[in-house]
Amino acid sequence: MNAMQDMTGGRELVMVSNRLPVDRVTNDDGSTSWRASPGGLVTAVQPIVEQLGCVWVGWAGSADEAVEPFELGAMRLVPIELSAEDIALYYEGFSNGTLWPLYHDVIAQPEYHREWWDRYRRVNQRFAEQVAATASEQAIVWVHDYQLQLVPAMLRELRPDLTIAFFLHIPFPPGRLFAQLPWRRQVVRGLLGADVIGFQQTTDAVAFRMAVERFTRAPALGNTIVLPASADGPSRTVLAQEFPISIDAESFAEIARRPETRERAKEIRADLGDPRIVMLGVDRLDYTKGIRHRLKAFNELLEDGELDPTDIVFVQVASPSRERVDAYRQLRDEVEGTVGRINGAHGTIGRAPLNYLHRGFTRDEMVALYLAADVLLVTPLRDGMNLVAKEYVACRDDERGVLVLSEFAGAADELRDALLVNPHDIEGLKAAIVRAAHMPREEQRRRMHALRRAVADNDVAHWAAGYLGAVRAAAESGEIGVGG
Ligand code: ADQ
Repeated sequence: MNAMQDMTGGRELVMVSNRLPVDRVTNDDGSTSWRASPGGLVTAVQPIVEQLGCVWVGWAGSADEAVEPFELGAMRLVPIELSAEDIALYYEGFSNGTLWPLYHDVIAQPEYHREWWDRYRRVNQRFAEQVAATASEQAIVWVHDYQLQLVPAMLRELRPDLTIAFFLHIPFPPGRLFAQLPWRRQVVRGLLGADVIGFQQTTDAVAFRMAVERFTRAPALGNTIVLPASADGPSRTVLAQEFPISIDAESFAEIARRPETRERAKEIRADLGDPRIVMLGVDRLDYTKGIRHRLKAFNELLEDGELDPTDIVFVQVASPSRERVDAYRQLRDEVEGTVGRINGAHGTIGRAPLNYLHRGFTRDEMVALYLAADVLLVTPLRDGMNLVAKEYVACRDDERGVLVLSEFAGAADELRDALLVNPHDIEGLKAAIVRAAHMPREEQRRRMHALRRAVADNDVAHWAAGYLGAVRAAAESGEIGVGG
């Protein structure tokens, strides 16, 4: 048994997430196949899955299509069929129109609709039933994220033999915001079906434990919630704790060291006109990521003459996201309008200060972009963690480059040596950008050195060992309970 297998004690691992971690691609000969899809969740758990192997239950990505289970690498994928109406009500509605804005500090107004909730409940039940039918005896089931918060309790009812883990990739909201949710008790009870609930930050875990005390009256002793015996079963405990997620730092560093990646980074800079400073932003096109604030700051700096459009280029990569949800369509229109205005006002023939790319890139190309960038701007208004910040740091073994990081990203807890900013404070953001653009080499080196140590000390293996270690302990304490 290798170290990773040891983490599950040889039990089968079943991952559950809204989307399967794969996209369908059409090959040159017209046939279709599957490949791993980009995104925060996949980036983080891929190395674990590759080593452990797993069953993965989730939606395959197109409406009203039944896809048979299939194998890909070390994974057996079990698709769940969702109808167009399920997607509109459960996914675009309750998940992304209610929970996403509520859990991100109500940056956008959450909408509360009973038919969205009703469908959320029903789709969660279908996920639970599929997992119950798929998981082997005593398996460890790891449920991911806000779309599936009711699955743990539903699954426990169907399969009490399983060990159930839940991980929330986004923030858990503070008390007064969570209290807005008309179904707050049901959500808390749904999550408490798990044995271990993982959060990104201490503040998330604390907010959750307070919600439990308020809405269920179950007391918390440190990180552990004690559920009293009830008609549903005997007394048991739930661990609700922070496990800050990370990346496979070495795999990014390895790509960054390749001569062809370094060559590609040079080529990118040359294609941008070899400016003195290349700034980079990489985000899903989401209103939580603070792209509008960032563009506003950049524009004002050009207007004030504090940045010179002939010696700086800002590359903004914005991955397409949730394009059928109104707030996202509106955001895209606004961002693209602003990009046009900035380039119209400050560009010259053959030279635009803003390079906007609305599409996905391969991992190799992302690493080349990180190497090409003197400054990375990560300025979300709220973010569970933000892996882009960690990826940039992992790639910079030359100890150059400056990370400007929002204090509202979970990553700010660990990456204290970044230039930390409050993205709502446009003057403060502008000052940090100017400081980053002029930071002396020695200060860059000192900061990047400390940042790299922080990422290396808590890479994805460390995260997985902590989280799965807690899950394994829960599984074993359950066995003792059953046996004794
Ligand atoms: P996301 O909101 O998706 O994740 P993030 O953590 O930054 O945000 O992860 C994005 C991932 O997608 C990164 O690995 C990045 O390299 C990749 N990516 C982004 N744009 C890309 C593009 N155009 N082409 C290719 N790859 C691209 C959610 C939460 C975060 C949390 C993660 C993991 O919102 O707060 O950090 O889950 O828990």
